Formats: sequence, structure tokens, C-alpha cells
Amino acid sequence: MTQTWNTSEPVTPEVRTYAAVTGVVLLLLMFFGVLLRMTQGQWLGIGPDLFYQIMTAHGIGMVAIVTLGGMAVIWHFMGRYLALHRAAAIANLVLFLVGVVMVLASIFLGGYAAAWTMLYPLSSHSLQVWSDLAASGYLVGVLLVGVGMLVFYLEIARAIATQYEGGFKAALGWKRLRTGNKEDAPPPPIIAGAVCTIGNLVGTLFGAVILVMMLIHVFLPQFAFSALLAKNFIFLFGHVVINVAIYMAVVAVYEILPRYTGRPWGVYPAFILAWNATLLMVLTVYPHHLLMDFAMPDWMAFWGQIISYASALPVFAVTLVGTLANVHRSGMRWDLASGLLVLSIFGWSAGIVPAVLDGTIAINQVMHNTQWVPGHFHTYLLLGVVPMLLAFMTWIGNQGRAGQFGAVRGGTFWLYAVAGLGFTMAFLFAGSAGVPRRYAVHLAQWVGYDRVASVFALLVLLAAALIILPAVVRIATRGRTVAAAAAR
Ligand code: HEM
Ligand SMILES: [Cu+2]
Repeated sequence: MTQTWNTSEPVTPEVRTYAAVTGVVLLLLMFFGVLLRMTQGQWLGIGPDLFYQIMTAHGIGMVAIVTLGGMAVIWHFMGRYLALHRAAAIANLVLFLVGVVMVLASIFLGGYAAAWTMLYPLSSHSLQVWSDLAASGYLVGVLLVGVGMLVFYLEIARAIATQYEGGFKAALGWKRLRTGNKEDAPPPPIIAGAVCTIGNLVGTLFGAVILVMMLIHVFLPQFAFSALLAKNFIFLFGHVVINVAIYMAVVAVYEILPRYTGRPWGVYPAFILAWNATLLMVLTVYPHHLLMDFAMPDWMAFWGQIISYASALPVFAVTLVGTLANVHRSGMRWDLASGLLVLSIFGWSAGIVPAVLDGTIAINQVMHNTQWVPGHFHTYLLLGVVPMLLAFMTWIGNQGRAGQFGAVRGGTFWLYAVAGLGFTMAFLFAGSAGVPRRYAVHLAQWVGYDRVASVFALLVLLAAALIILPAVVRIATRGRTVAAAAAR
């Protein structure tokens, strides 16, 4: 494969803004997470009402902000092949910020606290804990973020269809499979970006439909519908959006690591098949969230279990093999950005194991709604997707040059990795001891896990701040171009 790297490429103001906003909001929401864990550990006296408000903000906020961070990554790297209209990125950011303000106001002023999964009919029937205004403010806020996402992905879809030679078929790699011609292989940001675009367009549409239905229900309670249908839509939406966030962020691995190793990322048939299979599976695997819902058709539960096994593997396998092949004996320079990218592959793989276990019906019967669940998803989010985003921020902040992995940065890196692992392991251990998730008040025998986790959480927050704050300052002050070839 012939590919030449530009020696320097612009980082647009919108990408820099997305990255900086992502960094700052991540820190704020991690701080919220620390408050939750310390409350469970009885080190903080936050009452249950406020606990559930903070938990709702932490959950929905994290899902939204890693999506924004992933969008920065694909917008930047897809922009090397497509002329994308910056107005779409700006509109998305504005809708995002307005939506987030509405969500935060509904939560912290209006008392809304139905968790980020907002399961119907809960958003409205709050037993006076929050008003209809707060419920509708939350739903409209999330809807606005979703509308922004639609604008963003429709712009990418338009660009693929009209500018990329061969349109979506070529972008998804079908042309390469048909002709067998290596020149027809789409570059990694194009194939991954195309899959994410289709996935999130479908996922967000389902989300928008259910949000509107729930909104109507707030004001017209006689407009009622099946709670099971609502749960299906919500989890289709939720599963797709959080997984697509990972699939967007992984483009940072495909694009940045090669600039350290001097070897382009290979797009071979297995890679193409893996991404196409992922598109089908990410849209259909969500019944693994409904394994306890006995009213679901059995075949859907079985499908959810089987596809859970299958869906974790393809993209992860080609990414792992690709990373090893790319890094092995390349003489790569280790610095904060390249280290975080390798860490992210480790975290992603480590998180898949407990996730697949939980997607097994027999195990889910026991582990469902224990802290095993936040245990597995924090592993691939905190140690997978977040390091990908931190690497992207660090890399554009460094203007694409390899930095130094001196004592301070090296120490910060290891602090993040070790504390992150300790934090997620505490969830997993607590889960396997039967500690339920989403409880504000813990029994005395659970508090030990909570306190160990709280210490690790504080250390993660510290390390994240030491990585994010310098990167954001650099992005704001320099970061206008990245000099890609200078990495070696
Ligand atoms: C310092 C880092 C973090 C800390 C201390 C933290 C802490 C927590 C705690 C204590 C909970 C509630 C656990 C329970 O159910 O008992 C939670 C839930 C959650 N966290 Fe985190 N977290 C952190 C980072 C992240 C990251 C990076 C993400 C995503 C990118 C994330 C996404 C979520 C989600 C989606 C929930 C579920 C909320 C719900 O059940 O409605 N967290 N977190
Ligand atoms: Cu899922």
C-alpha cells in the first residue's frame, strides 16, 4: 500500500475546540464520579437525592462527551480525504452545549435523577421528586444533543456519497473485496468513519423517536405505550452510541500509531470484513441489556447472547493484531501519546472479557445489576476509549511531534494506568461479591470496596488532570497544525 503522510496538516479550530471541551468536561465528570464513590464509601455525606442526580449527570454526560471526543477524531482524520462543511461541526457543538446546559439545569435545579437510561415510564412518574418541567427539560436536552449528532453524521454521509470515489460501497471496502485490488482499499478513517456514521444515524433516530414519545407522555399521560418497546428503543440507542464512541476513537490508534512507527496501517480483507460485521452486530446486539426481561421473545435473548460473543471480537481482533504488527520491532519512540494508545488497546481488551461474561444469560442472571456491570464498562471506557482521546489531545497539542517520556510524564502515565486498573477491579470484586450497582447507601460490609475504589478514583482524577490540562493549554495556544512526519 502506498501512502504518504503530509509533513504538516492543519488542525481546524472546530477540532481543537471539540478536543478542548472534551478534556475539560471529562475532568468535571470524573470529579462527579469520585463524589459518587466516596459517598458509597461513607466518606462524604451526600444524600440519596443528590447522589442520583450526580449519577445521572455522570452517566449521560460521559456518554455524550466521549461521543464528542470521538467526533473530533473522525472529523480530523476523515477531513484529510473529504471536504467537510465546518458549519455542521459548529451546529453540532452549539446543539451539544445547549442540550448539556438544559440537562444539567434539569438535574441540578429541577432535581431530575432517573439515571441516564431514563427508563419509561420513569421520566414522568417521579412521585414529586422532580417536576414535569425537569423531566421535559432533560428529554429535550438529550434530544438536542441527538439532533446535533444527526447534523454531524448527515454531513459526513453527504461527503462520502458525493466526494468519495465509489461512495459508501467503496468507503465500506466492498469495492476492494470485489476487485481484489489493493488500491481500492479505503483508508482506515474512511471505513471506520463510514461504519460509525451509519451506526449512529440509525441509533440516534431510534433515540429521537423514543425521546419524543416520552416527552409527549409527560404532558399527555393518556398517551401511553409498551414499556418493553420503550426499553428496546432506549437500549438500541444507548448500546449503539456508546459503542460507536469507541469505534470513532479507535481511529486515533489507526492514524497516530503509524506516524510513530513509520508503517502505514494496513487495510486488508479481514479488516474490511471485521468492520462490516461490526456494523451489523452493533445494531442488533442490544438485547443483551434485556436478558432479565422475561416478556422478551426467547430468540431475541439468544441472539443477544450469541452476538455478544461475536460482536466483541472482529474489530478488536484486527485492531490488536494490527497494533502488534505495527509496533513490533518498529523502533517506535515511546511518549505519552503513543503510550496511551497502546494502553487503550490493553484496556479495551481487558474490558471485553467481563463484558462477554455478563452477556451470557446464565451469568447475567446472577451479575445483572451488580457492580460487575460498571466494572466492565469502566474498564473499556476509562482504560480504553478515554486513553484514545487523551492520546489524540496530547498529540495535537504536541503538534504531532513525539514528546519526551521523562520521569513526570512517565509517572503520570503509569499512575493513570495503575490507578485506573485498581478502580475498575474494585468494581469487579464488589460485583462478584454481590454488591448492587446504583445504590447510594451501602451496607457496612461493602464499604471496604468503596474506599479502596475511592482512593484509586482520586488518583485517576489526578493523573487525568496532569494529562488533560497541559494538553488543553497547548491545544489552545499552539496546536494549529500537526507535523506528521516529525514523529520519527
Ligand atoms: C475517575 C473516573 C470515574 C469514576 C470515579 C467513576 C465513578 C462511577 C460511579 C461510582 C458510578 C456508579 C456505580 C454504581 O452503579 O454503583 C459510575 C457510573 C457510571 N459511569 Fe463512571 N466513573 C469514572 C469514569 C467514567 C468514564 C470515563 C465513563 C465513560 C466514558 C463513565 C461512565 C459511567 C456510566 C455510563 C455510569 C452508569 C450510570 C448509571 O448507572 O446510570 N465513568 N461511575
Ligand atoms: Cu450493549
